[in-house]
Amino acid sequence: MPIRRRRGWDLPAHALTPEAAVLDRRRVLAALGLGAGTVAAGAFGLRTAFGQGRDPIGWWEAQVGNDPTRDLYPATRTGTYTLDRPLTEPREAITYNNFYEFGSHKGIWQAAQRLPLRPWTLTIDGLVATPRTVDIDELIRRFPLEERHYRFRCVEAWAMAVPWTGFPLAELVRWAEPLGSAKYIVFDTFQDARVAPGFRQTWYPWPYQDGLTIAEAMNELSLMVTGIYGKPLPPQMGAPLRVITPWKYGFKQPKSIVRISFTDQRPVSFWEKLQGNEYGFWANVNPEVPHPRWSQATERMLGTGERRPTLIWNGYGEYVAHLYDGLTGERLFA
Ligand SMILES: Nc1nc2c(c(=O)[nH]1)N[C@H]1C(S)=C(S)[C@@H](COP(=O)(O)O)O[C@H]1N2
Ligand SMILES: [Mo]
Repeated sequence: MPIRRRRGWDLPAHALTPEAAVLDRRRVLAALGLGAGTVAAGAFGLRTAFGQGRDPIGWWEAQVGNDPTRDLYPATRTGTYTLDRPLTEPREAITYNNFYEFGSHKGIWQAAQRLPLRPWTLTIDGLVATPRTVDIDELIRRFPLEERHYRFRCVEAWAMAVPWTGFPLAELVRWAEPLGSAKYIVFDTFQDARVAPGFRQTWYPWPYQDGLTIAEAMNELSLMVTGIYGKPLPPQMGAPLRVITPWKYGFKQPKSIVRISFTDQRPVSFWEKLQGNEYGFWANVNPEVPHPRWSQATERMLGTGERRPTLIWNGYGEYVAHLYDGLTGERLFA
């Protein structure tokens, strides 16, 4: 593993140069002009969105118009999960992203419009009764969708509060019928170098991958997410399927998932492979355990820039703290 000199996700907001935005735009146009089948035909919404320019909401609306599951939105809100802060403005959440497949900076939303959202399948394999591959629309219609308002915290200390739409990961685990020997669940992101330029950066250990213990996956907070703000997810936020575990740092929550595997080996995630001293398996939010290079005591809300004190377990201790009873000697917070 070569030593990385550039730490992409540490880039400050001012590093989002106009050049980067223009480049991404050109790539989208190039994809359309060449008529590359996988891109132009696959990414529904791309043609209709053509001409929307730089309006992220316009691009999203065009995509939603073509989404085969749009009739499922908005889903009914589960009132149990309440917030201590206002919801983040949609425009802020959908234009400030970490999605390294599309670039090592926050301004990847336009580049991500190239992700073909259909056809899309999810493979479930490893230590399960019957490995299988399911069509994403069949999967989304199998489990009733609900809306939950959750806090979200990136390890870089930015945060947001958003209404996710999805279904409990526990339901999917039950449906997958893991064998008694399964101890961990692992999520793999799509990997197609024709779609996303990041795969050419071969020093990254693609695909983006992360995992949970089965107990964490079965926790009621763990959500398979298909939508946000009452609409199907935009590609830059991990469409058509991502996982959300709100008491953990954001990097534990892969986007655009194509495979879920059950295993008896603790997985070593994308960021742990790159920098194991900074990013470990558990990565639970804790204001008192600093990142080796910065404090985690406070967080910055997207949009407003408000500074708030970081909450232990990101405020979800009543649901999850018990999962870690007796786990002495484990690095639970990094
Ligand atoms: N496939 C994939 N999933 C990913 C990432 C990524 O680079 N690729 N970044 C992670 C990180 S570090 C964060 S903070 C969140 C960001 O989610 P958002 O951009 O939708 O807010 O996605 C996580 N999931
Ligand atoms: Mo993150």
